[in-house]
Amino acid sequence: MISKKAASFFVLIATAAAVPAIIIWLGREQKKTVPARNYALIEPGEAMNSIVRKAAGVVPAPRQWAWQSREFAAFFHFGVNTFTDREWGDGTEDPGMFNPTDFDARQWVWIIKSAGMKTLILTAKHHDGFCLWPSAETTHSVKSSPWRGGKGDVVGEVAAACREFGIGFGFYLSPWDRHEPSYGDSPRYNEHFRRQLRELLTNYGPVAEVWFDGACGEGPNGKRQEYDWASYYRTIREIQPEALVAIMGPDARWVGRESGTGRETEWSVLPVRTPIPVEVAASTDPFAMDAVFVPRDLTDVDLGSREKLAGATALIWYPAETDVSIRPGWFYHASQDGEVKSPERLLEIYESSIGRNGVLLLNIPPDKRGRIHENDEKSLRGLRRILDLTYGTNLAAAAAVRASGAAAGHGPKNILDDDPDTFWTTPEGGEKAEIEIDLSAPAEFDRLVLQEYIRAGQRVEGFSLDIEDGGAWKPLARGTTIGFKRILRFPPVSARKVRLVVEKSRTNPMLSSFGLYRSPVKGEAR
Ligand code: FUL
Repeated sequence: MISKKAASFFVLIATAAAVPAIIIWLGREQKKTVPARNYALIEPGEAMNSIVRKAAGVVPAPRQWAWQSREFAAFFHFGVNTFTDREWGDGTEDPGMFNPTDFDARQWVWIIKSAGMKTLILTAKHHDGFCLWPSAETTHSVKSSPWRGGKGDVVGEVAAACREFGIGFGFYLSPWDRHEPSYGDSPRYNEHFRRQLRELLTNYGPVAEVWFDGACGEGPNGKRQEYDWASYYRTIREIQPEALVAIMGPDARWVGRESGTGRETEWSVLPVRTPIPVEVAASTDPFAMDAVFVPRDLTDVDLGSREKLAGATALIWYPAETDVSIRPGWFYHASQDGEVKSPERLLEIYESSIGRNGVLLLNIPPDKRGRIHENDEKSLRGLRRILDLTYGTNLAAAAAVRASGAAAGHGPKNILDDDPDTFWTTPEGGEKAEIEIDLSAPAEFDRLVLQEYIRAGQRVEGFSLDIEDGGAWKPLARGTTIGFKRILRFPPVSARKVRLVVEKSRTNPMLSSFGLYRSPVKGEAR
């Protein structure tokens, strides 16, 4: 009946005008201007190698780059379901039951900040229609609850705490509303929904992300709604052009599963197959293509390989966001207090989401007090501790490094500094490259972390890591895509010299970071 979460897909995204060109210096002092756009158009009959080069030149829009760099975000599912002990409310809930006894937004934000998260997304309204802010559009909200005498505003307090602690604030606003009487009466509800969006985008300061769920069921009158997505995007672009529109939106896609793991091969550049209207192709409006958005299933294992690019009409930057809950449910249930994911499990999730070219959106549902439960807090602290112990020291930071080739100004040392704006690259067009790292003394490690300089595009299709053993190179680990960040874990190994081989790249690879790490030995992380 209800599409649980229809992943969304764009016909085309255009933010060209807003993005300055990136000037890249290449060998022999030549200068090349890479078109800094988050999409590229494909000509009918265009040759495959030209399509592949174009794919390598599609880059994130500034808001997409900012979002990707923040890496780790917190999701907060809170509302009437917290008090009814349900996952989906039906819209008939009495607002009087929303009454957290010790609500503390600063506690939420302090805990997620300590865990290393950079953004918070709050369910301002879930499918039951209850609003966590005093919307002028309905009485089905905090203003009809006893909490703070009906004068409370969860969204306001959370947004203020985010500002105080320097955390990006975002909201989830469910288009599916099982309470609102106008739902199903399409033009009327679309107007209602846009007004609610407007309230949230106008009254609470900067918004980092708007999260649209794909669920679309029946409303209280049994009718289904036709969502006017394009008009929702226009509202967001007009009021908060820096906000990232995720999931049923054009800026970031749902990874396709709720296990917390991304794909081994995770491309941020995806093909578009629909014909591109002439006026769309010719438009210079950075958001013109938001108008053409077709929800599509993006759960396939392969979304962006060369085979998938064949036959595309355009290519777009459409990266993955990986959402998962710290507990079995999205909302708080006391019965799940014993099922909070352990720090070790959270580490696996972290490494297979952020470590697979994705952003991790970890749900931490506040309890009936309106606080993060002690068990969840403990797991998050445990995670932070393991992350710090594991990734605190790059064992290769002071290594000597040699490359098979380097473009002027982009030598291999750049992959060992902490500067995300410097990178190593080879002369233009080279599809293979190697880098040799001498740690000066044997060191033990069990993690490899690589980052591409994605501001110039995602390029690497295959790589391997070798270690020197008795004077010969021995294969240790291999991977396909890198993207913003790739983490490989393997059993601890000791070596003095390692070699990274980029076996296949869409054009010359650009790597901004290389790291070798050792996870804490058992017991050390406690
Ligand atoms: C789903 C919703 O139906 C769930 O309740 C939850 O909000 C999840 C993040 O998205 O589609």
